[in-house]
Amino acid sequence: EVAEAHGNGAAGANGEAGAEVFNKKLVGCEGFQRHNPRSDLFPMHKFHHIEFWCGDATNTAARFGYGLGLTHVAKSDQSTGNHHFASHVLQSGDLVMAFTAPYSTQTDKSDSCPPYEYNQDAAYDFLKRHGLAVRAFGILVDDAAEAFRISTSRGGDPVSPPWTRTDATSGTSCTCAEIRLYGDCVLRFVSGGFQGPFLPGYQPIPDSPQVSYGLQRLDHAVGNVAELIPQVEYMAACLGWHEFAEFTAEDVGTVDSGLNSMVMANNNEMILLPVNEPTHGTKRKSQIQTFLEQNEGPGLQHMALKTDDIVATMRQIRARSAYGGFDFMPRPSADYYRKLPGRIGHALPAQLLKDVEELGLLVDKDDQGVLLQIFTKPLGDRPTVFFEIIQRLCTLDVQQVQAEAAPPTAAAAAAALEGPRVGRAAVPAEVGGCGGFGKGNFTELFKSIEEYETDLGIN
Ligand code: TYF
Ligand code: FE
Repeated sequence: EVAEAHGNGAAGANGEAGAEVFNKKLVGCEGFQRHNPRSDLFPMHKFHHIEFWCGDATNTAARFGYGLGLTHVAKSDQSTGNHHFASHVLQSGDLVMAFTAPYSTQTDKSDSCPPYEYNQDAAYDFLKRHGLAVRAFGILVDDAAEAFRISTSRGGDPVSPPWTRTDATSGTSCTCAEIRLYGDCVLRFVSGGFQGPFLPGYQPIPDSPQVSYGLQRLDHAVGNVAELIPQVEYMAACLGWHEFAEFTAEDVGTVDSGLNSMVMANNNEMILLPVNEPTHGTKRKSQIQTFLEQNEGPGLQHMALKTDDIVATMRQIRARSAYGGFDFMPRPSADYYRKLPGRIGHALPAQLLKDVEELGLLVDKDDQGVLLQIFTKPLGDRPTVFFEIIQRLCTLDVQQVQAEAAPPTAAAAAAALEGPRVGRAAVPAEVGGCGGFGKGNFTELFKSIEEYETDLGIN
């Protein structure tokens, strides 16, 4: 019994797991000691999908698929008997994104069963408040019903109780359940051995052209909230997650863009959910405060999409920027690239350094590896949600890290064996978050965000 194994803390309070592992004071990145207490309250494996709620799923999915190089793998809409919403699912590697939009409030829905619990009023309220925004993170768990029972008994806010749906063709099924994550964004637990694309109730797209620009999976997904500590305490209490890294306004360098940030992680550190809060009292409004205003409340700020070859991936994405794809924040100064070899030492080969400058990438490193990153402009009309494209070059002795982390499953170990690495000898597995989150680039990045917000007249 999981609850007993972790002490019988009252719902929402600091159960023993949370209290032991969780340091509720920000100390900044220099003072922070990394430690993995493996305190998850139930098994959680990896990101399963993200779902955007939007006004028109057909057009939004088409634009994201073209811009990022994703294959259209599944749909649920009127053509498949769903009169509640239109939903399209895109995929590249393990990266899965769903786009869902409500149909007319007037149509007859009496004979139509949506693939999962769906409230049309909630969808219209969501759109009115947030515009294009992320509704759900799906994470893969062993048992979504148990995950829901345990997390809600520890203070998780229930949104949708478990529902199981079986696919008529394959006979396989899937269970989902949801708790609130932050704002109107939910954490969706997904379990079961469903064999088809996405979730039961969705149909595959026959003859869909296979597209990929090399994106592999979601690396981290960042939320913006008004107050950091209650949010991370919530995640520690109802999920058992631990703190993986943190940054304070001082680490960020430019006090104008004030923010504090904590990165929360599950046991295997493959699910990384940083959380930001604004700081106040600076000359300029925090970019996180700007988000909270433009998004009308807390929500998902950015998703980092991981590739194993950022040069190839970025050439493809940039080639489509002017044709309806995604655009990027202004590139760093020439001075940034002059200082780069000094900052990162001999970590990168000369050709990669040239490509990095050509594509306007940012580079940072920590004791475990090198991070290559670049940020898109906001994805939709509002200056709210955006993407980060990243590659992590892990250099650490992976055996040592794995000895401390949960023993990998055979499938995870096999999957980790593949995948090229640039600039270093191949390493046998992946270390979650190696190379960090780009602390060394905060000054450069936040300057460009500040300029962008000034140009929009919103800050
Ligand atoms: O995930 C991160 O922490 C980095 C840095 O508004 C970052 O990508 C933090 C805040 C922000 C943009 C990027
Ligand atoms: Fe990030």
